Amino acid sequence: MCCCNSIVVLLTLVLNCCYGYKVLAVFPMPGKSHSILGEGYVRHLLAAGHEVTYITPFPVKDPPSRLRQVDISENFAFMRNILDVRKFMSKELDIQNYFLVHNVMNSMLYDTYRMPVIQKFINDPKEQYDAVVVEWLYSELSAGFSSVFNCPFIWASSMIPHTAVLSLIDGHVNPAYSVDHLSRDYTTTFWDRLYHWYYITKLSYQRWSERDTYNDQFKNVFGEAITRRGHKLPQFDDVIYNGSLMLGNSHPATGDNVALPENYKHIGGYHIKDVIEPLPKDLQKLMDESKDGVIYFSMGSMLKSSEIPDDIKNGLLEVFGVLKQTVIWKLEQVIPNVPKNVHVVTWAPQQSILATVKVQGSFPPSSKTTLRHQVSSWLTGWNTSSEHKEPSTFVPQRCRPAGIKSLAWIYF
Ligand SMILES: *[C@@H]1O[C@H](CO)[C@@H](O)[C@H](O)[C@H]1NC(C)=O
Ligand SMILES: CC(=O)N[C@H]1CO[C@H](CO)[C@@H](O)[C@@H]1O
Repeated sequence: MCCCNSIVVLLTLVLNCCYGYKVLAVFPMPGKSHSILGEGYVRHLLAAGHEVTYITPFPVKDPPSRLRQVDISENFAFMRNILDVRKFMSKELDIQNYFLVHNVMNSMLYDTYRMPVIQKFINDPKEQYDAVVVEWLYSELSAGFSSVFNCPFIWASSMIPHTAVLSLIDGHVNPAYSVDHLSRDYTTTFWDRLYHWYYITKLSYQRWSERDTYNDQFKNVFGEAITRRGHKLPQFDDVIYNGSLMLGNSHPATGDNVALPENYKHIGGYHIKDVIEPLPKDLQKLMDESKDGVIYFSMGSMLKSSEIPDDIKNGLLEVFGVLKQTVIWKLEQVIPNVPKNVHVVTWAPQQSILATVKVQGSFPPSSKTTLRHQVSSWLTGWNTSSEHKEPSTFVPQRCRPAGIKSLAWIYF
């Protein structure tokens, strides 16, 4: 019997060794919401028994034994001063312009991957992986990790399937039947469709005309590591179309019906933890004491609410002040003249708050197109609140730069 038991134990050990893959997860965006998406992958991969190395600017505290992390938080410096609310409001930065976002992201990634910590990592011959998961961030540069480790790669897309990502694994969407994910108006007039067609054509042209630049960047970042490992340096244009699978933070119920290839999978909601952590004591007390319920207001983490001009902040305080509910506002600063029912917190455990019965409404950050179009993309808010069945109001963030001025009551 004893012998039998040992065999079972041994077999289990052997099977465990055989089934676990070594996976590299690359989520380099220095933005908290993206790190929540990255951690979702890490959590599921670890739970499935794999060994994970996680490249992130937000290392997880007390990582479990099968998780190794490469801390790239130095790359915050590359995004500083770019995502400034004031720049959106003054239209100085139009983040609905794909090509502009592409340039910002591509140079952020290029600078990040040239950092000594990444160069040391990819040039270390001891690093070997069976698969890499890379987040698509308006640039394809991250696909280069698959050439270094000579393994298949999986795209992680943070939003609904749209032409820029689908064209990497399949074809472009048909502009006659779809709306661009960055569209301001979300309408399907002839001009909108014509514009979508123009954007798709421009995107294809850009990828083709800039291919030498991208290839040079790829060589500068990954070339040495690839050749050192004895692999032939591929053309970057071949690498970006070589993704094996694309997992999207999307759900068919909240997006458009676009034709999808077999290797695109909707996984919207995967980042929500099965067990929601309890609220910190002070927030719990606040909730318990709010007999009229609680409204949660957050602009997310990419945009700092503290950068919202003072007159608008004061206007918001005035509006919140007349409500009978308690308002929890996630803001990164202490502000004067806060009405009694408003509680400003610098950080909020969003999922725990939304999971609390007292919450009567929430304002997660989102783009205007969100509700009908890219709900599950921006980013953690919507699915969280839909999960917990709160009515939500979305504040335009990624559409009209002046959107913040008009708190749009889109849905209740
Ligand atoms: C494409 O991926 C496969 C592994 O999935 C790999 O063997 C091949 O070298 C890759 N080709 C390019 C051009 O990256
Ligand atoms: C609309 C949407 O994306 N809903 C998803 C939210 O997350 C859960 C998992 O926790 C999914 O099952 C839902 O499909």
